[in-house]
Amino acid sequence: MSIRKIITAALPYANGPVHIGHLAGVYIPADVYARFQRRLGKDVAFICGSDEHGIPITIRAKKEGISPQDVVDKYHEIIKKSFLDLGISFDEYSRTSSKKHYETSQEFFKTLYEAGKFTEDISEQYFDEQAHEFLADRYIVGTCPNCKNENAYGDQCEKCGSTLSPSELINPKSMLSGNSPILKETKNWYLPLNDYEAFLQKWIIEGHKEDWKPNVYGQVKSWLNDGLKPRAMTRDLNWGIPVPLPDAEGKVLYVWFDAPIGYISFTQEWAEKNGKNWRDYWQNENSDLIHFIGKDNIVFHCIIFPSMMKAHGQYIMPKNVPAFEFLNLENDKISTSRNWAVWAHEYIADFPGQQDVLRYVLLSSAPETKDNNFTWKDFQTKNNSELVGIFGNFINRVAVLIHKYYKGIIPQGNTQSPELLEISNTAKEIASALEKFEFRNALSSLMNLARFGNQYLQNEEPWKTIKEQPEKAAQSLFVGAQLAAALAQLSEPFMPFSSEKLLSMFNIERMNWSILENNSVLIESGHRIKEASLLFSKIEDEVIAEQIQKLEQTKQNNKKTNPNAEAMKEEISFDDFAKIDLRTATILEAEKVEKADKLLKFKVDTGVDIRTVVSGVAQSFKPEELIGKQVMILLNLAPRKIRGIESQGMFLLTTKPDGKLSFVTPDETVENGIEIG
Ligand code: B3M
Ligand code: ZN
Repeated sequence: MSIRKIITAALPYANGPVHIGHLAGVYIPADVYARFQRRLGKDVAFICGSDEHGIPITIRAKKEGISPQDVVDKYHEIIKKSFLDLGISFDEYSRTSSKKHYETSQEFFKTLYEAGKFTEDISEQYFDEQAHEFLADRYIVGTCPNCKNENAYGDQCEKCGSTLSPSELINPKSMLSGNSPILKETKNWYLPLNDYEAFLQKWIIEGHKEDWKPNVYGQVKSWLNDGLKPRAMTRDLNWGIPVPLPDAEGKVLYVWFDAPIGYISFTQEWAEKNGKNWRDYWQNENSDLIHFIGKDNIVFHCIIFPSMMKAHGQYIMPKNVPAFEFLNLENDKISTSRNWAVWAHEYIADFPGQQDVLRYVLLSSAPETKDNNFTWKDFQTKNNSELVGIFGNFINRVAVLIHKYYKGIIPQGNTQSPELLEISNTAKEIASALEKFEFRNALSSLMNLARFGNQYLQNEEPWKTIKEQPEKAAQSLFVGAQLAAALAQLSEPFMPFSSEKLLSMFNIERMNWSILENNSVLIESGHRIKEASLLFSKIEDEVIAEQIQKLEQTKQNNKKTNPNAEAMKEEISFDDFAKIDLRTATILEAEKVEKADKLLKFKVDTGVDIRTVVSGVAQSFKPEELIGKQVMILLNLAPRKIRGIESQGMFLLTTKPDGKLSFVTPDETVENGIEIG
């Protein structure tokens, strides 16, 4: 087994914040694994950073009406902070716009180029003559040849789900200018993936059938069965890393060429700061490379990036690529564009100090082998009955009783008690599960130890034996203390914040995992512990209802045909409506209100009487143009004094797109005082 571990987590696109799907499917498992490897005493480099190139960034920029640079600057900070807040213990979190990354990826490209690893190919691509740009597939819209949807993209029709290429679209249009694009020849550099088929076959299909996850292995196998084709490693785009060749004006590296190289450049940045040699991790057989990713990234990490590294010649291959399936939210697909997500930064704001609860719940429903589901109800149950009811409860009983009976000093006990074997067994179980990337099993082993502890105290009842059999009570709490100390130690990869609190509460230092696997006594008799403090607290129904309400709001917003429309107000009864007295009326006089540039004062004939109304329409109309106009008035509104004038009613008005007001009027003139309803 290698001493070094280079652990990577997929670089999140800096085009939006991270949500629970990202966390459950990549970052939290990767962090558990990295923390565990550190506890094994491995030399770990846990590397990640923002992916700042590619079409997802430019699309977001267009949507938000800001520049791509503004997009990545904004989201890089938000994402980085969320990871930090959630205790994701990256050794380096950088970004693909860093200088080092430009150098490293351009150098990588040049090495392959000079070694003749690329083929050059001229192809015809859509070009927008007005915008003077080649168009990425996502920037071309047209009619889908399959379902006739008129808004299909150049790579996919979102209506019927079919994969497309731009040339298949009927009547293609550029999203940049709206014009029909022309086909124009362009040269690009391709990596002939077909040349690496035999290598991939031997390395993965023959070599990793047993230890790679079936979903990963199966996907690679099916790609290889279909046969690989050369793939362009450059793009005609103006956002990305320039292709470092003299005849490559206006071309950038394909985002999937530069992004995985980010793992290498960020390791270099980290190594420089920490007096390490990055090659020890990337170019040395005594190092394990592990990529944590979501299932949509399998081909890039198992086929394309390995082929790039093979072409380069000096890199080790990944030892494993544990790819996760997807997490759904309340039985619906998580979606950034529909805002159907629980965002990490919002969770942190809504549940301060409760990072471990999210870590625990997401790990316990991590989409390891199939898509899984997150619900707020389940979140509440797992917190209240498992973290509070079992884990926290056990720890609290042990600590409180030790203070109560022994003034906070661990009592004498038999170090050979059979119950203590649970500790080393659990440590071994967790280790074996984590080595197999079975995070849910690892977490349930941890929770089972807490369950065991609770049951043990329940059976022993030291609160009863303390009077008649003090030695038995001491023994029970000696064992209880060992189990609690074990939970403090073993929970660290999963719930680092709580582990930290527990270590401090029991006044002990963090231990290496091998000690936990081989010892039963983790805290000596005579050792003094600190005051008990609560680890987890109950989450009330109202808190959960608020989160569900937030999602309901999103659902309502997604139904809107006009995104600018305000959400519907609270429902009212017919009786409420019947109280409103709306009538037709005619404006008789109109004049400015002194020293109020928004107000006009009116005299109106309501059919019922002649009355005064003050209304804030002065910036939309001149007084004289309103005289004689028929309007609608809310007649029975309680009179209000506005600028010293009593206003006896309110006109019905609406707002035009330019922000100016407009009167709601009947479409034909009618008598005054006619009821509206
Ligand atoms: N940014 C894609 C994604 O977020 C991509 C991962 C890059 S890993 C080198 O799905
Ligand atoms: Zn279609």
